Amino acid sequence: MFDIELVHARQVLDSRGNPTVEVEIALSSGVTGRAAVPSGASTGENEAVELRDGGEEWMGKGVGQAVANVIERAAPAIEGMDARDQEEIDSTLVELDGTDNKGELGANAILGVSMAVAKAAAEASGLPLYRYLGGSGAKVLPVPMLNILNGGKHADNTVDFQEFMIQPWGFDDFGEALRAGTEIYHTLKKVLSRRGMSTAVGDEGGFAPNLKDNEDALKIIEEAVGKAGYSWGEQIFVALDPATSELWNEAQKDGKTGYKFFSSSQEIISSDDLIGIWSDWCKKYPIRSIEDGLAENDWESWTKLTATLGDKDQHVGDDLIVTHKKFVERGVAEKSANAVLVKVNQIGTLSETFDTVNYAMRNGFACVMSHRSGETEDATIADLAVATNCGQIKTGAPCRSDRNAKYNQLIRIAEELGETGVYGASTWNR
Ligand code: 2PG
Ligand code: MG
Repeated sequence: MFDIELVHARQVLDSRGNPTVEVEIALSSGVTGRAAVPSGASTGENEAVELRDGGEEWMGKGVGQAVANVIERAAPAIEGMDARDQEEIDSTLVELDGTDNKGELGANAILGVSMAVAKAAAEASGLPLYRYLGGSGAKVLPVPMLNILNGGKHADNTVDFQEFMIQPWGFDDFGEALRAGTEIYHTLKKVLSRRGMSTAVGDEGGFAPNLKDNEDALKIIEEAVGKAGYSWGEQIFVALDPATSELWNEAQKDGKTGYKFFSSSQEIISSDDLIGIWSDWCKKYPIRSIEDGLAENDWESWTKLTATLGDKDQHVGDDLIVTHKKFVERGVAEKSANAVLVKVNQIGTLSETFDTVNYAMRNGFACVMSHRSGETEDATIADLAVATNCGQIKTGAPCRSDRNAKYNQLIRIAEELGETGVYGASTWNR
């Protein structure tokens, strides 16, 4: 009944109009599972390899080879296996690939199979995905990080930092928290249009206006929160993802070491200067979380950042940790962060994702389940957030169906859990 009978893949389009891999798996019972793979724009250099065809077609972004690798190589290796043996299937794929970075088959090929296997097995078990993967203890509805103002590589504006997010911590209930976040999003639109600013949106559905400076983003969001009738610093907190590896890379292109404000002043500042900005902003605004506040190779400064700002705030490693357990180990040893952004396609299989999350949580690191800037209607990460009880999810603005697919799936899960569901805010212990 659970035996994998057929593994098929195809190329579909993601939210940016780029090709991505979709995998469909049929079990002997006739039950199927389907999964589509996300894709990043501001990627860490140690991420697993996303195989792209290059050449002229699809602007070089075709995934024909990855699709062929699923059909011609992964399929024969796992057909006949029991879909419930996720670990065994994932390690079969990893061995078949044989590289450290999944560059042979492509992490996009491998992840598509890994997720489709889990979905088929859940379906055949008659269980929702979060319950199948997380067991009877899966019940924490994550606090969302709603990315309502975009900059950096996700938008064509004058804001250097990639994501200004709000986090509705001061609520008891996921639905109320999401309502607050959504009302603030709509209020922000009004605030921006009253100022004559653009309300066009970036890749993750957040607004992307041209602002006076980066700090102005926080002031405008503060105004929107107040106007929407919510309290700043009690109900609503800020989470930032300045994605500073990009600022670092831009400085390197000029032959310099430091962080370049490539969307605005073109100024290059030092790691210490950047730590100074974060510590100043944390005093002035209710910031609870800073992701990639420093670049992926600036490990020494990360230790300084954690020491300067303390453990009360969340310092999230995204490019720094790339969902690899070995980088969490380094982070724990060097106190370089205290949280991990979890992106399934950075590592490439569900089993390795769970290993990273378990190790991080056992060592006092928080975990934030995350989308990529290129997404599809696939909402697997919503289920993963609940399955791992990690307590936080980052999945963009409450706008665009690729983002709302995840919020809507969480609404369904919340309804299903009913009284037994716990809103993640009650799990915050810093
Ligand atoms: C990030 C992500 C998601 P991308 O930096 O955290 O918001 O962006 O997928 O482009 O890496
Ligand atoms: Mg990031």
